[in-house]
Amino acid sequence: MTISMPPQPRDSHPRIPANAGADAIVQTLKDDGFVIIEGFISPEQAGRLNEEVDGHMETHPYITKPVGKAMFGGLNKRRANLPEISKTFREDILNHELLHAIGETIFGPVHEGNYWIGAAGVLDRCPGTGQQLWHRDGSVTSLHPLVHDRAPLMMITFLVALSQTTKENGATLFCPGSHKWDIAQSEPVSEEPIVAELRPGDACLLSWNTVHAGGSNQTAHVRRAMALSLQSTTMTPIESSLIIPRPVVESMTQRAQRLVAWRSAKYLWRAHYDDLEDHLGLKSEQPLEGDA
Ligand SMILES: O=C(O)CCC(=O)C(=O)O
Ligand SMILES: [Fe+2]
Repeated sequence: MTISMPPQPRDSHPRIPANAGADAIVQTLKDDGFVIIEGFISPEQAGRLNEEVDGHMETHPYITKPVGKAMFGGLNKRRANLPEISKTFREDILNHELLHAIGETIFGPVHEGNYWIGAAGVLDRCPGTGQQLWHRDGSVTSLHPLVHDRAPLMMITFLVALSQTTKENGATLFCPGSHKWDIAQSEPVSEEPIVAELRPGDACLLSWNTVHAGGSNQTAHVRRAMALSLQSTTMTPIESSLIIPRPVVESMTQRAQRLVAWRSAKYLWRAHYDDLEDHLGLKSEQPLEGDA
């Protein structure tokens, strides 16, 4: 997939440049339920991610199970477990300073900085797909409805544009302020949803409580995004990273290994009262055969 640099997208939601820093970004997230971060990754990084996943997406099947088709809106491809297939994801995204600064700001005070990835995938909303069902990402865990209005933020999602994203090609729709709604209200009622139009590399960051949905794609082109959730290590990851081959894990930094749960979290995910990485004798930053 090639990226052309298009004109500035148009919506009314405040956008924050990535260099505004984690505090300003997290404050807007907490106030509004979501925030658009301009230039979260560079167009060059978005281009590399695309190149690394293009072949996988070409052969990847559409979602065909009825429940998935109903949930996602029909013509969708979703390739999960990105650390397995993308060097740029393992090296750039998992070591992204702003991502970690946001993680520390949100999870640091409550969970002593113990956070890891919930899921990391590429989502192709293909031509003709309908709108996704309105949902909150927290609903993947049965804990969420019990604690949504009392617990600290336990999960956040970055939706990173890997293609130019417009209302017409399926930009995500957000209900502003819905992170403070009653849990029973899970669809927009009075206020118009906000359409998050993005340039490649821009991201939407949302709370596990925010009601949103991928839009319908009425164009002839695929709308591609990377969805990456970060969550407290007190919650089980959605995707298991045990499937990543050990040499690939050992090529990663320690910080990246922690995000894919190949290292212990404080008091959790240990082996014989030992840190998992010590028990395994896990190495880090080793050269990976076949890597340039
Ligand atoms: O594709 C999108 O725009 C949103 C995807 C999403 O919200 C999800 O899969 O949870
Ligand atoms: Fe979602």
